[in-house]
Amino acid sequence: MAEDDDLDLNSLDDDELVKQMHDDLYDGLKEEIEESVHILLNRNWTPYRVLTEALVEGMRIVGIDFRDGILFVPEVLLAANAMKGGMFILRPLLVETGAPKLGTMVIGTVKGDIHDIGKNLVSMMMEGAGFEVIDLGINNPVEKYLAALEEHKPDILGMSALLTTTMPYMKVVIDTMKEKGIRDDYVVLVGGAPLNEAFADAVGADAYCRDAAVAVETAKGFMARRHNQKGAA
Ligand code: B1M
Repeated sequence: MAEDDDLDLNSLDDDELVKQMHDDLYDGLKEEIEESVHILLNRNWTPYRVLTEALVEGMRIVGIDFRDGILFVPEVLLAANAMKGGMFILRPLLVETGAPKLGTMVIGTVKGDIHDIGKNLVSMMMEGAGFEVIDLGINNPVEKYLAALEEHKPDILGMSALLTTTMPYMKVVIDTMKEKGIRDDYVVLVGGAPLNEAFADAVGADAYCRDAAVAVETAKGFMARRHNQKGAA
């Protein structure tokens, strides 16, 4: 680490800097991540490119070593904190695109699950695309989703789960919506690393979103269809 203390991040070319960011994310170095994000933006990288190539890719590498027992929860928490530092800088840039308002989404991570980085990314990208987003945070029981639907009357309900043990909870939420006769009032989109399309079908969601960009495109598609249906009625 000592040699890194003197490293002038500005002196690195883009490829070297992105590689360094992957290392810094791995080491949970929030200030270095923040500085590097600024450097890339000053070099005219788009916020989305910084997000995907530097931050998300760095977190993917962290995930592999977490899985393999090389990194543990405290280190991964530091990495997550560094990632959030970078996202905090990018957020206003991704959100202020001046896009016309397309609709409203309530989103939250399901009960038992405290992973929120992916959900936060989805929220940011959806806001950037013109959606109003009500973010319920983590560890949401069905009652919290239902209360938010009642209060905000969104077009879309988004649910996130990162654990194989928590993803079945999405079905609890959707089944409860069916019992209350409100399932078809909303487009239900689900996402999270362990999910797939078959799972989304099985729990009765409208679509699985592989990543934040797909979430935006999927949401836009459903909104366009809704408007067409309303127009035809
Ligand atoms: Co967690 N964790 N974790 N963890 N963690 C995973 C998920 C894991 C795959 C790691 C591994 O083993 N390789 C593994 C799950 C295994 C499994 O279930 N099969 C795991 C485990 C086991 C655990 C604990 C149980 C560990 C323990 O305590 N022993 C524990 C559980 C805590 C709990 O939730 N109850 C735990 C804890 C943690 C930390 C707190 C340390 C930290 C979370 C910090 C935070 O989020 N604030 C953490 C992290 C960071 C991870 C990894 C390394 C990274 C997750 C992440 O942020 N990815 C993760 C490994 C991995 O996923 N490969 C792991 C970056 C993010 C941009 O991607 O979240 O996939 P992702 O989101 C994407 C898409 O999935 C999609 O779009 C996003 C953006 O493109 N998407 C949506 C996500 N949500 C969406 C919602 C939508 C649409 C799209 O709605 C419309």
